[in-house]
Amino acid sequence: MAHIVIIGAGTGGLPLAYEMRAEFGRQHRVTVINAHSTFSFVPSNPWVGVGWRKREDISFEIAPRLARKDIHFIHDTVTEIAATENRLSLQSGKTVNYDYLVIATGPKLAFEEVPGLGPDGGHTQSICVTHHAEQAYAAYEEFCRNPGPVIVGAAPFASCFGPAYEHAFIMDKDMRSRRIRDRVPMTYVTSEPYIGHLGLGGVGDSKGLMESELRNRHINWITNARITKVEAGKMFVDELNPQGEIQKQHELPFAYSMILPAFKGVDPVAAVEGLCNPRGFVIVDKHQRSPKYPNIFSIGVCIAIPPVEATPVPTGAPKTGFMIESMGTAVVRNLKAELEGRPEKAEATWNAVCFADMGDTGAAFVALPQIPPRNVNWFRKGKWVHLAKIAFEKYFMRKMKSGVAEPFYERLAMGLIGVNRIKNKPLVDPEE
Ligand code: FAD
Ligand code: DCQ
Repeated sequence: MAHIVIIGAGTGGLPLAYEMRAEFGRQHRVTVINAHSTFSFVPSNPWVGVGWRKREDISFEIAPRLARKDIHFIHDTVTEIAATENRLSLQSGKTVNYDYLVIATGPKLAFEEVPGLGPDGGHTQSICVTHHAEQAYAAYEEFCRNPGPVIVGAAPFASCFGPAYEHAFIMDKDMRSRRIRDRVPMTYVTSEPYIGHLGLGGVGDSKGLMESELRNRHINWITNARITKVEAGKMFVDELNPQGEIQKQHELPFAYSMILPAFKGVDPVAAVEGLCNPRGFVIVDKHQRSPKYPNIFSIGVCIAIPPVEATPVPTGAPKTGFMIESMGTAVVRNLKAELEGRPEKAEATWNAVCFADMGDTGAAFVALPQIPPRNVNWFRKGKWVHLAKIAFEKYFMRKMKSGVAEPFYERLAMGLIGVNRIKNKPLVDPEE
C-alpha cells in the first residue's frame, strides 16, 4: 500500500484527491494537507470583492467531505519538504512521511516586488484569495460613500489577467447600479503589451473586443505599464515602448485600487534544492513529474510553464481551471500506471479554456494549444457567458462537495467542443 500525499486542497488538489480515490479504490492511502480548513471557489472572488457573494456562498469545510471518501485530511501548513527523505514538516510540529507527493500549493502572492502594493501594509486591494476579497469589499463600501478615481490592473510578472479585467467590469456594473459611476474616472493599468493579451498573446479577436468593451464603459487604459511604487492615493507607473524603454512616466491618483500581483511559488516548495525554477515554480516534465525527484508530481499554478512570448514588461502565461484539472487527471493516470508497474503515458493538454465575467455580460475563450499559432483560437462575448459562469460556480461547488471527480456528461460536453484533458485520448475510451 502506497501513501500518496497532496499538498493543497484548491482548484487542483481537491478534485485530484477525489479522482485518486475513484481510480485507486481503497488500495492506497491518500492524505490531503491544506493551510485552511475550507475550500474556496477562487473564480468567484471578484464577486466577493463587490459584495455579490459572501464567503459562505463559495466555501465549505473540507474535512467532512473528504472523510466520506476515506481520504485523510490534515488542516495544517507544510513548512518544509525533505525531498530526499520523503518527509514533510508541518507548522504544528508534526511530520508526515510519503511515498509519493503531489504539490498543488497554488501561488504565493508576490506583493513585495512592488513597494506599497497589496492589502497587508500596502495601499492596493487584492481579490486573489477570499479573505483579501472580503477586505477589498469593505474598502469598496467605504469608497462608495466618497467616490474618486479607480485603478484596476496587473503588476509586472503577473500571469493571471482575467480576474483583473473581471474586477474592472464588475465594479463598473456595480457603480452604475449605485448611480455613482459618473463620479469615478477609471483606468486599467497592465503589464500586458496590449489590451486582451491575457498572457496568451491574445485569443481570437480578444484585443479588438476587449478594447471596445473598455471604451464602451469609459475605462481608460495604460499597457506596457510597469508599476514601480504605490503610495497612499498615488500610483507610480513607467509606460514602456515596444523596445522596452521608458516612454512616459505617470503619477496616477486613486481613491480605490485593485492590482493583481505577480505569482511565485510558496516558500517551502521554492526552498527544495533542485525542484524549482528561480521564481519558485516546480519544474515538471510533460507527465507532471519532477525530473529531479521522480516521486514528486505537481499541478496547478505552482508549476513552471514558459511564457507564450517575451513582452516589454515581463508577463507570464495563465494557468486556468480546466488545464489544472487536466494536469490532475494526468497525474492520476501516471501514478496508477507506476503503481501497477506499467510505463507512464498520460500527458495533459495545456489548453486555456475560460469564462470571464463582465458583470452583466462576459467573455468565453478557448485557446488550443496555449502557444500560437493554434488549432482553436476562439473568443466570444455575450450575456450567456455571465449566466454560464454562475451555472459553472454552482456545478463546481456541487462537484467538490459530492466528490465526483469528472462526471461523464462533463467529459462528453467538453469532448463535443473538442477539449480533452489528455492528449490523443478519444472522447469515450473503450477501455473504461
Ligand atoms: P489554489 O486553488 O490557490 O490552491 C492552493 C491551495 O494550497 C490553497 O488552498 C492553499 O491554502 C494551499 N497551500 C499553499 N501553500 C500551502 C502549504 N505550505 N501547506 C498547506 N497548504 C498550502 N481560472 C479559470 O479557469 N477560470 C476563472 O474564472 C478563474 N478565475 C480566477 C480568479 C482569481 C481571483 C484567481 C486568483 C485565479 C483565477 N483562475 C481562474 C486561475 C486558477 O484557476 C486559480 O488560481 C486556481 O485556484 C488555481 O488552482 P491551484 O490548485 O493551483 O491553487
Ligand atoms: O475549473 C474551471 C474553472 O474554475 C477554476 C473555471 O472558472 C470559472 C472555468 O471557467 C473550469 C474547468 C472552467 C472552464 C469551464 C468550461 C468553459 C467552456 C467555455 C467554452 C464554451 C463553448 C461552448
